[in-house]
Amino acid sequence: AQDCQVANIQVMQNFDRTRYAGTWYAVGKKDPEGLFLLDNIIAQFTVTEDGKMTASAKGRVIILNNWEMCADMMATFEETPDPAKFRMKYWGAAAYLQTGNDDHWVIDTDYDNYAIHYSCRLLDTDGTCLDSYSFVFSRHPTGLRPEDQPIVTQKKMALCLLGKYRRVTHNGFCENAGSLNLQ
Ligand code: AZE
Repeated sequence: AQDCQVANIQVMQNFDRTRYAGTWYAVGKKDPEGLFLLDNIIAQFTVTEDGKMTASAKGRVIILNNWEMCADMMATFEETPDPAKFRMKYWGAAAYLQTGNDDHWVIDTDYDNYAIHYSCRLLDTDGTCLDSYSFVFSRHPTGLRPEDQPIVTQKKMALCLLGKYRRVTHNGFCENAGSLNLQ
């Protein structure tokens, strides 16, 4: 999809949600417009008994101008004809957190080390994306393995988002048993 048409973006072939399950650390992100997760973003994907994918995620946010907290989010995924493309319905454990319904596309993953996620929130009239967000996930909180970096760079390019990602810091902000979690 070097033409940047959202409809031409290649996603993961034969996506296997069972292999995708478990903990993923966001190590890179491209932000959408508006309020978003800042850092310390950890997602946990689960496949329920009936085969449906669900997830929870935590991440540091700043809301109400200057209130820093750990957002505790939950999500369910609605399937589409493409097994790697989902609609994600999400909400916060606390009512003042964000709720939403976003695309959730798995662009590429080796299941054991890295995954690239993409979501277009707003399609432009020319078929490109006006407002997107994307995560680079790793199974390792320390980051990507050197051998996975060229693959991820290639996928960022295919998403027309090369150079738009920021590194995601992990310093345990959302792991401290809720002591800093002002919910
Ligand atoms: C994702 C992993 C799967 C579960 C969820 C994810 C996204 C969460 C958000 C949360 C935003 C919260 C805000 C709170 C003030 C893709 C990381 C739910 C986008 C802005």
